[in-house]
Amino acid sequence: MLDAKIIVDSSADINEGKIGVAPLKIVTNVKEYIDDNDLDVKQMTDDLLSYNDKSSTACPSPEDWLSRFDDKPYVFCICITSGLSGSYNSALIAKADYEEKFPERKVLVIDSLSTGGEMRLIAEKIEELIAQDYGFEDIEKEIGVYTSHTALFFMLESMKNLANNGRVNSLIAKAVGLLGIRIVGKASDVGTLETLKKCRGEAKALEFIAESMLEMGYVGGKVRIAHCFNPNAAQELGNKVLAKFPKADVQIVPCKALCSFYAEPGGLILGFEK
Ligand code: X90
Repeated sequence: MLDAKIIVDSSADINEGKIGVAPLKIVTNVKEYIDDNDLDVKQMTDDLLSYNDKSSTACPSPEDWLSRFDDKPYVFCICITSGLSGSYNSALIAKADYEEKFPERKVLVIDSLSTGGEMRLIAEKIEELIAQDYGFEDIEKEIGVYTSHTALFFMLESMKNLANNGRVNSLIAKAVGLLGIRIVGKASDVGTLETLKKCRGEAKALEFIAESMLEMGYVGGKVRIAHCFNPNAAQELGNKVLAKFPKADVQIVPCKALCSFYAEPGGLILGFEK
């Protein structure tokens, strides 16, 4: 079995453990929040609600990636879309350093063109392939194929932080601020936010997501939902999936800090196999 380390950045909503997690940061004029296992995301969210000045985020440094390589001969880094973050670039620098120092070691840096649950699916797939004794190059090939069968949807109540940080067009963001409106969208093919529909109310938004999943070719595969302080909506969506596909593997987790910052309270992000 390949002696390998898998590392994601914290936008994957995975707590650091066997899988390494390179933290992003949320930065205000008064404080810097590091998106690691020790951070109290509820506290950060409350702080931000009562803070009205500029807030931004920062991607992991090359060192944040490198320090998690653990001297392994094979390393897999899974990054939030390069279309919205420098995380992928940092990981590439870490790879270049590591491979220069240890020419016999190999690092694969994957631009997920996505975030959240879709990154988790990629990490799980790599774990599976390693357990099945796949070699490094074959894993790279398999992941290329796998990611053409995964997708990411989101439901947002506010796009304020996305707009303030230049990650979406501010015209789109304005429409969401209206009371009761939820924006449903997906990760586009080039790894940017693509809005699909403005829905009136959460129930309609969840209904639309469930329908859109079927349209995109969901047939009962894995679903990985992350919610920003909205476990009920996550559960309701999970139930809709299970009502159609009782054997589906659906998992729900809370967003870590990076996704909480951008998805904002009420938001959902879900990765699934199609
Ligand atoms: O490098 C950085 O500072 C991080 C910037 C991240 C910006 C976007 C994060 C979005 C997270 C929102 C819904 C999902 C959108 C997925 C589009 C690919 C969550």
